[in-house]
Amino acid sequence: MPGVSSFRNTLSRACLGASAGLLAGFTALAVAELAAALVRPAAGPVTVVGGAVIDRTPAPVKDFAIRTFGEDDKFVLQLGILVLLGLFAACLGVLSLRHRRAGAAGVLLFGILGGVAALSRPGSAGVADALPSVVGAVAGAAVLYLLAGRTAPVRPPTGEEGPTSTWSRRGFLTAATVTAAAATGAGVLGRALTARHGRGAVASRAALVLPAPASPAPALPGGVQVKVAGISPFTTPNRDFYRVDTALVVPKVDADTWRLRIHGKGVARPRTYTLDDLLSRPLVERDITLTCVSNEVGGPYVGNARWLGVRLADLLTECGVKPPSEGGPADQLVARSVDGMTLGSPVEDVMDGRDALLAVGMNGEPLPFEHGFPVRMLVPGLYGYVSACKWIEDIELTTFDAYDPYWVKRKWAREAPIKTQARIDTPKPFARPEVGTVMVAGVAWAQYRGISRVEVRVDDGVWQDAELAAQDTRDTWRQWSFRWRTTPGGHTLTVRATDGTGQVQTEQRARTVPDGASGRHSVFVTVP
Ligand SMILES: Nc1nc2c(c(=O)[nH]1)N[C@H]1C(S)=C(S)[C@@H](COP(=O)(O)O)O[C@H]1N2
Ligand SMILES: [Mo]
Repeated sequence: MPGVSSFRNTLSRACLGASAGLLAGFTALAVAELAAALVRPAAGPVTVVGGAVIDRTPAPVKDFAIRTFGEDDKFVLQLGILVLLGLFAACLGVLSLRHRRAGAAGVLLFGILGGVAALSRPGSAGVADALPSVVGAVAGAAVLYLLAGRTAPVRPPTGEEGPTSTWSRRGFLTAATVTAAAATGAGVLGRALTARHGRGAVASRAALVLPAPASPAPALPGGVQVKVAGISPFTTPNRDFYRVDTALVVPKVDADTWRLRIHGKGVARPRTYTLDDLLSRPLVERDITLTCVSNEVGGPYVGNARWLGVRLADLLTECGVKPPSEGGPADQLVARSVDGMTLGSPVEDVMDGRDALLAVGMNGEPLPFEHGFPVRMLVPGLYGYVSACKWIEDIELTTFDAYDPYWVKRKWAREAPIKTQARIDTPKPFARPEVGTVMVAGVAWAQYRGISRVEVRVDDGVWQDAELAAQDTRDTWRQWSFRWRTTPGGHTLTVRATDGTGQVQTEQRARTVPDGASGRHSVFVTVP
């Protein structure tokens, strides 16, 4: 049956081509990884392409990703890129069976795309960032060209018996094995070098001894924590604190070489600070609840920690900055991180007396790398994307008219004070609580305004006062509980908060884009 055997032959050649392509792709990534380790770990091709995708993701899609994959969104993104690259590589491999040059050129094209993605990132270090993708692609293209050569039909010497067309299986396997081994070596070496890269930063964090605060946080009032199983802890441990950022590689900044520059419009005395400069100033310690604008009603992107830092307003005053209300020409403070992220806060808010901080400590330890080591900004009352710059290295005074920071360029609001919200932590949605008395409990927040009242409604009933736990400060969330006498059947529990100014949380539903979700959290449960 010649038909079947020639089909089989075609299939096995296609597999051969696909494996050559995959191997070329693997080589390209491994060599690029090694090159990135030498240049800048964040310049690896998957990282820069992932970053470029994040930069271009429309706000609703970004929120969908956060909603669907949560903090695994970065992992899912990188996995997706790898799978796509693998598919393309396999196709290029098949192509290279007939068109060796075209296959290799295809690999090069991907390298160039990676290079362009690298250059397009905010905070890109220039041509050096494009290098890993391009160097990797050159290696990958060479591998594909050579392997494709080994799959070429071999004609038996004239006059001898034998198949008219075959390929040198052994030649291909040898070349493939050598390539795979070399690429793996390059990849492993790259990883090892990258790990070494962060060693100075890790050592500087380990060596950092946080000074005692000149102004300690007031002792937590007794009774800030409601004793009901299932409610969030009042202070969120660092390991459980939500993380939202665009960094596919967490920046590892060496505290010893870290600098913060303050400059710009109306800065009479621009200055650059070292970490020691900050640590030798009087430090304040404050409890502040941080919230992400991407947090859905009832969502998890909110946490409360005890921060240690210097008051930002003091530094600004030292540099000669005046708030707009005192005639200062700058109304926007743009914070910039080592990875090129920019966040803009109203200068008026930062200098109006609230505890806007440059924080160095979080819950008694130096900031974890994920949360901005060595220094991050925090402004009570403002969503994270307009205030909480991690890995900060630059503060520029400017105006809202003159400059749009990263998220504002992407359809999010220029100014974003935190909206009043209450969340039911327990019972969970679709729980089946016992008949009798059930404790409903959760948290409510309206940073810098405080929470004055929380009410719960069962189905369409009247609003009933929940019991408020003690308030720590108006910059922190406040816990509440409600003793619910159940009746059998399905019930919807809804909660609403009133802030310190007497404003009741709106029932108007709004999406997270452009300035934060609103509406009331409700939970459906069934009492058997
Ligand atoms: N450098 C940098 N800082 C950043 C971000 C970022 O992507 N990069 N994300 C901001 C956002 S959107 C939020 S909500 C907070 C989250 O801080 P956390 O990850 O420590 O909880 O950090 C802010 N600071
Ligand atoms: Mo955020």
